[in-house]
Amino acid sequence: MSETIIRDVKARLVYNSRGEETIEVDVIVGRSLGRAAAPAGKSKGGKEVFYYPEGGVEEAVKIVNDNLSRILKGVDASNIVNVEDALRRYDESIDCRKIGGNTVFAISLATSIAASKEIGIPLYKYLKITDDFKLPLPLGNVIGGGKHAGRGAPDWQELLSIPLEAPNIKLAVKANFKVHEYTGKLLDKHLGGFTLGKGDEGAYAPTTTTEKGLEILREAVDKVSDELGFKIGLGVDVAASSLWDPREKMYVYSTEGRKLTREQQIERVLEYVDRFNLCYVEDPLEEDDFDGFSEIVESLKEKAIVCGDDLIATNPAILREAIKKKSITGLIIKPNQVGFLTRAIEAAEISRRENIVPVVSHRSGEPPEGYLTHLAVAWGGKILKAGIVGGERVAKINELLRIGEEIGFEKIARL
Ligand code: 2PG
Ligand code: MG
Repeated sequence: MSETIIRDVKARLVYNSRGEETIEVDVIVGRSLGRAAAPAGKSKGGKEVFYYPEGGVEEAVKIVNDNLSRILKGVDASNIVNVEDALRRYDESIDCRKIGGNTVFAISLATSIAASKEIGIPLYKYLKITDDFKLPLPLGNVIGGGKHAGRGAPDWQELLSIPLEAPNIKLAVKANFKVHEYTGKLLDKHLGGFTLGKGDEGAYAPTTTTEKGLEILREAVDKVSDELGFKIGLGVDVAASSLWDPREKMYVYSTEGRKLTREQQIERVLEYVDRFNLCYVEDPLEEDDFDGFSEIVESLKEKAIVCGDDLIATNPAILREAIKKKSITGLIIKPNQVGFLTRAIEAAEISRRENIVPVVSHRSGEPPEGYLTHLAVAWGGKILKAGIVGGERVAKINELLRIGEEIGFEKIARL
């Protein structure tokens, strides 16, 4: 028997960074323990798989402990495909409705961690699809709004910083922390009385408009850029499905107190890209508007990456459609949107082949560990979207520094 045989699998209920129940799984491979919990989204896309079976986390835990554990014991974990094939045979649905995508994710990740430990290699090597390891550029949420923040915060969900031309990962990481810190000072100066409150991902959640937030972030990014001597970019996640009212067919801006038609929304996005020199725009339109995305890609040309999150939901089949329609130039990869790591890997492979920038991403509700960074390096992610402050975000950022120690701090991805 190979040393990479699964000996035991056990699940339990724990909590994520938002205080929501989530599933955690322990897997023993040979003599090594792998432990992983699943994240959860709040601005969740309609095309994501079911996170849990009917009955929620408790039911998922029961299914693992009563049934899946028995099925998985004895499976060779030297390749994650074996493990996920066994799970697929148990739940043949495409949307993971029987066992839940988060259950699959936690089992697969825990198995990968255990197997990599047992083999004696880092996780990013166990799950690799490339040998040319690069450190992804950290994309960090500085000012938050939308569903991640309270009433009165910016309507767009995330105003982001990305250290585009940092010479090495140490300075890249430092840049985002500095931008975050300086933005806090500017918010205090410009918005008297702001409590420095934070949203779900550790980003400031001020009571102000997207426009004012972008003005402030532009100032912070420019100052830190000058100080550190390299270009830092500004990006946004509009998370436009959260604004979209399908009955009225309007984008509803609650903080601004206005509604935009689809055409006005496109105009607004293009205007802000120019005015604030945005280099990254995620989900500028609601999740079914492939043609609208294509229009934006066509208008922006090389100016900014147009990234699909809810539009694709990490689904390889939808990704192929979007590529055909030229709807995106970047892809958010969130493994728990599809449950299976192998499907996320397929999406990553397609995007690499088709020159779509792979952006490996956290969720707004995260477990406190840093494994996501290994997935990003393993899958050739050019960007790691993992927030800036907050323990569960910093864990991912610190992992960039640790992997940098192994492969070289200057081995940084370029867009
Ligand atoms: C997003 C994410 C993470 P959520 O929209 O990109 O920032 O949010 O996890 O709530 O879907
Ligand atoms: Mg998003």
